[in-house]
Amino acid sequence: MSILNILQHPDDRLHISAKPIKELDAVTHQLVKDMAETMYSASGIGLAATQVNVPKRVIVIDISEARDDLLVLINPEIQSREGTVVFEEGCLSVPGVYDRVERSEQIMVQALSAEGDEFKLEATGLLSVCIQHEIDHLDGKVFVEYLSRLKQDRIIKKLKKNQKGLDQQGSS
Ligand code: GNR
Ligand code: NI
Repeated sequence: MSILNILQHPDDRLHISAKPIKELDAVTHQLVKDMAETMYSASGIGLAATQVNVPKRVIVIDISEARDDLLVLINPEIQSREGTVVFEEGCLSVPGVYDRVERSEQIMVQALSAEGDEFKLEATGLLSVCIQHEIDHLDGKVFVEYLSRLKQDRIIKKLKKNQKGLDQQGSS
């Protein structure tokens, strides 16, 4: 098992459209394990493979309080949507930034499990928001792209400043 490096916005690799998994082999199983470990270690409720620089359609999610209810979605497809909801979102690739994003309130998702079994899931609330946020990552989209250009510019400035501070710390 290993904890993977999470790409930070802005990074061109966060805008790559991820490819479907064709065969659930040992490499994919290891990826799922490493992504879960990375998500838990970063205290996130979800992680898309895109964020760890693997452009494949793999997502891990755990919205449970106890952090013991892992959901794996491979090649997820949203089949239907209903309603809208506004949620305050954050992202492990955009640390320290939280803002409101409008999403579908309820979704029907089809995906493969880690074992390769096809399943359908009706999601509402935080789970629905999280699945949409993660599928956006697979499509090369980061949540801040829903915000105004002004906000996006401020966020990039702030993240670059934080990154500079970290680089200096590391080299001293
Ligand atoms: O940890 C996360 N929290 C979160 C909160 C509200 C909406 C979406 C999320 S996902 C995020 C982890 C992450 O960046 N996944 O891509
Ligand atoms: Ni994210």
